[in-house]
Amino acid sequence: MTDAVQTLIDQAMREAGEAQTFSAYAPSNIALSKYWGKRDRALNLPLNSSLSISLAEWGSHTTVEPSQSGSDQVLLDGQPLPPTSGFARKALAFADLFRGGRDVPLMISTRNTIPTAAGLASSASGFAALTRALCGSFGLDLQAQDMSRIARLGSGSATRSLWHGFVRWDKGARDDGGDSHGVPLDLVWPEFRIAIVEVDTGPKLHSSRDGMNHTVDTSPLFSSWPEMAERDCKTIEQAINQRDFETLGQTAEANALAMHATMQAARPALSYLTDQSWAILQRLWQARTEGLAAYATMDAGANVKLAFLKEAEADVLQAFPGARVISPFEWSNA
Ligand code: 2P0
Repeated sequence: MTDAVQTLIDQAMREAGEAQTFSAYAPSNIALSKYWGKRDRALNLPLNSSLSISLAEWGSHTTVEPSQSGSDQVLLDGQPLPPTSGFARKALAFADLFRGGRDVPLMISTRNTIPTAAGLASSASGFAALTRALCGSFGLDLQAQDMSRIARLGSGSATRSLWHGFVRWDKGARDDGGDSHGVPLDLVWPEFRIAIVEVDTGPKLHSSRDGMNHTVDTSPLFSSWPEMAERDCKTIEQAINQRDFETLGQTAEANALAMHATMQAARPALSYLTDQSWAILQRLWQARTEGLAAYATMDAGANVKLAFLKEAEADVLQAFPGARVISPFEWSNA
């Protein structure tokens, strides 16, 4: 199978100049309808479409420039990384998509604005920002949709991080991945809010990539997931278009819990949620019976994210003191 994205980069690189210094930003994102399961593990092609909200100023700033030292260098938050570290290896392997075997030593420097304690994966914003920075550095004139397809090869969730606001990732049907990319929803919902309720965690036992593949390979519940997720994705998009927050929230929470249920049924079982995550969910469900219009979503980690509207912000903070509130439609220099 010829990878459609590699073909796209190779064509664009024929016009490319020398590497220049170029800086770019991409926001992180949280899926309201999840990506869980791949139909192609090399190309990160998903079994179902997904839909996310980008996190405005929470994301990654990445600079790509020719390396003065003559060898590749990777920096994270100002610290040089050993070339053997996981992050450096992934970033350089990704840059190889562009270098195509040519000897172009690069310095790749990434700064994440996502609070480390928030425990949010930065691979989505990291690969989206790196894609933008590499395209800019080599002078490639590509549409955001094309960059979304390139970012997908780094990490599936990066496919959705090329835009602010709500973004749908169409799963596509082609084996070469040519039609699997992000599509921004053309609307703003200024009152929409996300809050991160942090849970104390150590390092993850399982990467989301391994957890996803293990679930697909062993969970008897997984077979019902792709169709349900596809339906949830459509329901959420429709709810966003109609500004129907209740349907959006109910569907997003049910979708996240269904994803975690597929993991619990995996053999052996897999759980990213801890007692603390469940205690937060119980508190949320109790608060909902008292009128709080907030809904939860959880990813491959123990933190709980809440979706709500501006009018509920004070009540959310009262129920969850210390939660970090993000306004996805407000950003300044991001
Ligand atoms: C999502 N997650 O839709 C889902 C929900 C985690 C749970 O995308 O293997 O790091 O690099 O494509 O993107 C996290 O998985 O996985 C993820 P790869 P990725 O946000």
